Amino acid sequence: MTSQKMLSVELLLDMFRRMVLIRRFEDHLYQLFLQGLVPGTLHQYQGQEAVAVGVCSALRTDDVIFSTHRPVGHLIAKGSSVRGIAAEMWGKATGCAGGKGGQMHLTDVSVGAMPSNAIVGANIPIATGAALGFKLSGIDRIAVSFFGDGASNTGAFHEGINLAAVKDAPVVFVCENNQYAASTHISMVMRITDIAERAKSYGIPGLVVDGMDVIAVYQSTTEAVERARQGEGPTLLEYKTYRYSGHSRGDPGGYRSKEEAQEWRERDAILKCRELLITNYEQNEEDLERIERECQSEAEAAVEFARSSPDPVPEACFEHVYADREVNA
Ligand SMILES: Cc1ncc(C[n+]2csc(CCOP(=O)(O)OP(=O)(O)O)c2C)c(N)n1
Ligand SMILES: [Mg+2]
Repeated sequence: MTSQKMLSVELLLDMFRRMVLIRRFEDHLYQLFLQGLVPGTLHQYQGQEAVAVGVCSALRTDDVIFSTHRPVGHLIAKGSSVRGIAAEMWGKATGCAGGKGGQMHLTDVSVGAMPSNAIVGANIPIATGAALGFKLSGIDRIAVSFFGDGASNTGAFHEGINLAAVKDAPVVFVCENNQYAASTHISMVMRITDIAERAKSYGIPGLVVDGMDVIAVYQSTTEAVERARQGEGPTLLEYKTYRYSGHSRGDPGGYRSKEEAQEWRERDAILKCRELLITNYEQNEEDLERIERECQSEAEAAVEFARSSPDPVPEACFEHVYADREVNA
């Protein structure tokens, strides 16, 4: 998979903007966290932006994604508003899930972001189920499951992918291999280095792709999505990437060397995309700086909106518990 094919400048600029928005929002949250102002917990996505944005750029709005305990990037990439995400993290009525989900359960069905699931690996069979549902109902939509290297060692990974393979379910499995599950390096828990190799045992294609290259991510996902839409079944995509933050709030990440972190930062996807826009797409520095300033303001305004939003009313507890349906008298 290469980045050689030129994308339209509009698409690349859009991907750049969404990656910057994720980074600026996450960085802003971290500053607020250090001041003790963020309620609940925080699992941050800086470093992995190219995966969320490359994958979601290959999807339609009505395709669905199933995210994890690290969902902010996925939701922004799928088109959810930063205001709704921030308000959800602050538990407010204006949150994308009405304040009932919080950071680890971000949900925005209006853009196809189904409930994020903090149980590691659990969304893999759930995405398979959604995809099977689409197939059995003759609905032209696909499902994507995002999960980590750690999740690929759960039983749910095997059950979900095997079933999807056997049923040719229209689902794309996106493994974000950031090398660590909390403080555990992959070399301590698996004998292989490429998780995509496991695709062979399910009889589906598996691909290893540079997760720091948004174009390579977009192109590889586009092919997998095409395959799923044509009824040819699932693909396992492994994106090699790195999280710059600790695993969750309060984790300084002392189990990783400074040199390792520095090497990955030198391959930063946003910087790479920025350079490409200037050298190959005739964009100028000032325009890109303007986008960066706009994203910063959007991130800050979203948090202000969240903090000044009303709490949910107590009666809201009874909403969204059961699906609304016609009841015959
Ligand atoms: C079934 C289960 N086991 C353990 C945990 C605790 N836990 C939360 S995140 C995490 C690490 C997950 O690593 P990975 O799948 O690589 O995702 P990453 O955090 O790197 O994005 C663990 C062990 C959990 N939430 N669910
Ligand atoms: Mg991981």
